[in-house]
Parts: sequence; C-alpha cells; structure tokens
Amino acid sequence: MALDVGVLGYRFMGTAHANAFARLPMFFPDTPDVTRDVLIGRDEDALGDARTRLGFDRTATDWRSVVDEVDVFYNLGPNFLHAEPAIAALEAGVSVFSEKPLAATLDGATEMAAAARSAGVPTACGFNYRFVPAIRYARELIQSGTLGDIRTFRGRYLQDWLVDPEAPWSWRLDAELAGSGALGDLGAHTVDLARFLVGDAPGGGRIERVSGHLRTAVTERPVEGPAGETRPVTVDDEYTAQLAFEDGAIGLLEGSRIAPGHKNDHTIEIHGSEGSLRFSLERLNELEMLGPDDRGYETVLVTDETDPYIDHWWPPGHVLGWEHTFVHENASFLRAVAEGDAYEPSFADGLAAQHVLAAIEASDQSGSWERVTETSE
Ligand code: SOE
Repeated sequence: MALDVGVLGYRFMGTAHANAFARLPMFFPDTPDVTRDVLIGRDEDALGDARTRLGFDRTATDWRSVVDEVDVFYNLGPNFLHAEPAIAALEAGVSVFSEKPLAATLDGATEMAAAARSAGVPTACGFNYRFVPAIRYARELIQSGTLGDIRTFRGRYLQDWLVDPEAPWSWRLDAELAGSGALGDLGAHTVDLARFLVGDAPGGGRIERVSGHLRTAVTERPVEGPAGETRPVTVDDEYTAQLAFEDGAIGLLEGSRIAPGHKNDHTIEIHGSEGSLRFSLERLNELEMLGPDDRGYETVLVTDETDPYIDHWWPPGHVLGWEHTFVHENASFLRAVAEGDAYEPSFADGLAAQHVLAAIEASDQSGSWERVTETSE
C-alpha cells in the first residue's frame, strides 16, 4: 500500500520528517511506501527550493486546496496553525500528524482531539523522544518492576538560543502564535515523557496536581529587518513545575531557552524504591542505572541487544542520533495508518499533556497548586 503524504511546513521539522520518509524504505521496509506528494507553505520561492531539496512532487500555498487530497496530512507549522487545518483534514477522513504542543491553546487541543475521535482515523502528536531506544528500554525496565515503586520523576529541558537579548523575535516568542514559550515548546516533551515512563507504573499514575512558575527574562527583542525595531516577548523564557502523581510519586520539571551552555539538554532522572535511572538526550545511546545494591550508576549502552530498533540499523555500537527518533516515529505511525490501527502518542496524548501545561500556567497565575481536572477527553 502506498500513502500519499501532504506536509505543511518545510523548515526544521519539515526536513526532519522528510529525512525520515527517505530513510524508511531502506531501513524499515515493512513500512508502507510513502509518496511525498505535496509540500505546503506560503512563500513560493522558499517552498519551491524546499520541494526540490526534500523530494516532493508538487507544492501548494493554501492548505485548504489539498488537505483532502492526501492519505496523511502532516501539520508541522507554527502552533497557532495546528488546529484549523488538522480539523479540516480529519473531517475529510484524513489521518493527521501534528507537531507538539498539540495546539496553541487548550481549547484548540480539545477541538482537535474531539475531531480525531469523530473521524476514527489514527492521529499522532510529535512526541519523538518516546522513540529514543534508551527511553523505550527505560519504560520496559520500569514496567517490569526493576525500579520498584516510582517515587520521583525529575525532568529538565534546557536550551540557550535566547540567552542573547539581541536574538531576534520570532513567532515562538508570541503568546497568540505559540501559546507559551519554554513551557509548551520544551515542557510538552518532558510532560509527555513523565506520562510515558511513569504514567502507568507502580507509584506513578496520572498527573493529578501541579504548581508552576513561569518567567520572561527578556521582554523585547529586535525584529529581523529594519534596524532598531523591536517586538514584545509575551511568552515565558523559563519555567519550573512540581507535579503530584495520583499514586504518590512526585515530579520536578524545569525548562529554559536562556540557559547558557545548554544546547539541547533534555535530562530525565527517575527514582524508585529499588533503584534509579538517568538519561540525557545529549548522550542518547546510553542509559544510566542504579540497582538496589547501591553500587553506583552503571552505564548501559543501548546500541546492543537491548536496543528495540537494533535489527533495523547498524551492528551493535554503531550509534544512533536525534534524526533516528523521527524515523522510528514515522515507521510506527505510518504502519498504524495503513492498517487502521491505534497509534500512540495520539491527539489524546497531546491533549492530556496540554491539560498539564495549562494547569502549570494557571498555577503561575493563581500562586496556588492547581488540579489537572481532565485527561485525554
Ligand atoms: C526548539 O526549541 C526545538 O526545536 C523544539 O521545538 C523541539 O520540539 C525540540 O525537540 C528541539 O528544540
């Protein structure tokens, strides 16, 4: 079966997914064939160049004209543009992949998840870090009880691309266009990993209550173009949050785009009654484990037989990188689309994460702990 794919967005995420499409027939031949049918964007010149570079058959400058012509619609555009095209595609019975956070607002995410339920087709929310081999291995260890009862989840995601106050303004710095800043851009991933790793583990469970703190350190940034022009920054540069899981575990999260020296530092630590696990995205082929005998952390190299994707790539020890997470994610999603199977992380997972993000923001406003009242409905 061949799937015609339409992709809105052709920069960072567009390239990551197009690269995945190109790798699939070589490394995951059991995935349906993908026809890179149509690339969608507004700037015709940039779009034309991207079409050639990313290997698409045609381009479109209006998503409305093509969204019902494909089998799968990838929405990789800015957050404010996630809801409307995704809902239109779902209403036409087309499967949708949306980058994270699911939408700029909780209302938008709620409508997207409702449209997904009505359409009954597979949907995906772009939580690609679930597809790091070490993270999947960590989940297996937690599920099989190796860590005992989970007591603490600690997740931080730090970047430094906004340290310089002269770093230019972009849509990611505007509340209307992005929803939130470090919280939605980075925290969405950490919240999803908290759900994925300990959401159904002993001691973990649903995230029930949160307390949050958001801060904008640089409130105006220069606009690219005319010298001297600036625009306000209306989203957070950094956030912290505490979580209470329903079965007792506590969580500590932080995210920042103004952390000098941290390029893409997504670090997870989990403590259980029988041991601990540590993972860092900047050393993604490794998982650090400490057992009940407390003889120090031991580094497990994931590129051996414990690696769930080892059969698809290179012999043990030939390390994988960030881009491989997109290949794994797309292999799994496209198989689900072809078979009409359930897929996770879906829009329901995107919505569940968005409820947690919204509660963290509400707590920052109220100064009190907030209940995460909804899950994925
Ligand atoms: C930018 O901060 C960004 O590209 C995020 O949007 C991605 O989700 C993250 O994986 C890497 O950093």
